[in-house]
Amino acid sequence: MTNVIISNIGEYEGQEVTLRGWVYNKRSSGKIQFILIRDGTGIIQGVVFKGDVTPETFALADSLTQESSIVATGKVREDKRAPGGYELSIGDLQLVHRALDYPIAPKEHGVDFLMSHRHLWLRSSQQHAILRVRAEIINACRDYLDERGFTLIDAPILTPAACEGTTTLFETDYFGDKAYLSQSGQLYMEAAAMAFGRVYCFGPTFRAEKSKTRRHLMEFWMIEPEMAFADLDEDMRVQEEFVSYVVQRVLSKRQQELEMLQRDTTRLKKVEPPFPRISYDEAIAILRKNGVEIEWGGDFGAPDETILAEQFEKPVFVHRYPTQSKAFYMKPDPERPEVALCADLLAPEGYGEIIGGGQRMDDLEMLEKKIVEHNLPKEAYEWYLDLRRYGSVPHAGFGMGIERTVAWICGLDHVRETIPFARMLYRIYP
Ligand code: NSS
Repeated sequence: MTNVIISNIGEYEGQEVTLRGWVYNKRSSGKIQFILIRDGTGIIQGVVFKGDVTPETFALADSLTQESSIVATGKVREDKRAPGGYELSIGDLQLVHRALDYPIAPKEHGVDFLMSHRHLWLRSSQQHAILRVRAEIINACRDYLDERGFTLIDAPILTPAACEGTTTLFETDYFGDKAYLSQSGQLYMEAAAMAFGRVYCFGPTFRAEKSKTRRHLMEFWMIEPEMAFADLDEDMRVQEEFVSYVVQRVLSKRQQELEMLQRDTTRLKKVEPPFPRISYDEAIAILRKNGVEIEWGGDFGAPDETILAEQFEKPVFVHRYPTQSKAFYMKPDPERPEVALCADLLAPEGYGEIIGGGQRMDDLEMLEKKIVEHNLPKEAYEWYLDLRRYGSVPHAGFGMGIERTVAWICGLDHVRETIPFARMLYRIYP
């Protein structure tokens, strides 16, 4: 018998096939058993008629429990009313394993309970849809960059120095020395850009964020392109094309999943270049006009970002933040050194910052001074300084957080469901 998967079942209409999967749900009406079977690629209704099968098979169907694993053989029938458009008329059924008391019954559970059962929660249709969108986003990011001359260069996870400030470092012992889990692959991408021109890395990054928010994880995935001979303008141009490509690709290839998530895609459809650009100063003015009391100099909080993003239909760039509030590697604007040549991209509909990036400091002496000002150990950055000693060029890049992007595109109000196993403040189980 042909083993088939549910997503391809339409090709076997009228034929006898075998499906291997799990019981998603079940109901019966005396002589008929309806078994919803899922196999990871989709869900199909299997129907067992008492008159069509042996008494043993019917008894087995009757006794099946939620999430038991089964092998079902039967004829594929088109049925316009069935979800997916097809049904399986089951003739033979085998039990692989009987699940007992599956804890996630088809009813409402609290988020804490579900997070504690994340290893099982992944089987639900909603989580399935989110993680398929996530996979599509990652593929789209890679395709965009691969097709445009960026070389994938993997950054290390264990690092000797901080990239994004010393307060959120996860420290570990490295044979008697201190090592830190990477906060960002950026510094290594700068080295790679001087070797390859245009590069990117994609991997997990770690930050010991002591605040509990809807947007912060301790372990998150970031895609980080870096470009030699590029300035802030070029950086924003690449970002708006990149983000638009990713959104449009998900809209065209993951329509079913977005429907399952009941995502209203009206706003997503409008995500096309160019994106509006406002300076930090303009952002401050907008916030003040909206009644926010804010001093020039600080970073924006999530509510501020929401107000800013609400002024625009599309994602918006906020560029030229105060140099004092930003990372040591950012290049000050030569025309106005109190602001840096950096930009954050804020997603619409209240999702906030999804990208941080900008032009890097390419001058050796200024960078050395910054490292001292930021109280960073210079020895650990000697290799990074070398990039300014041997053929330094203007260069720029950015980092897009995958989880925040998934939350935005799927329309989720918390990042915890955007990653298979979230690492959050006070949660590292399962
Ligand atoms: O700190 S960032 O703004 N920028 C960097 O790390 C640069 N070194 C990237 C670069 O230029 N190569 O973080 C970038 C993005 C940010 O916009 C978020 O989308 C995401 O990374 N991010 C996070 N996502 C989830 N949880 C946490 N804690 C988090 N921190 C940043």
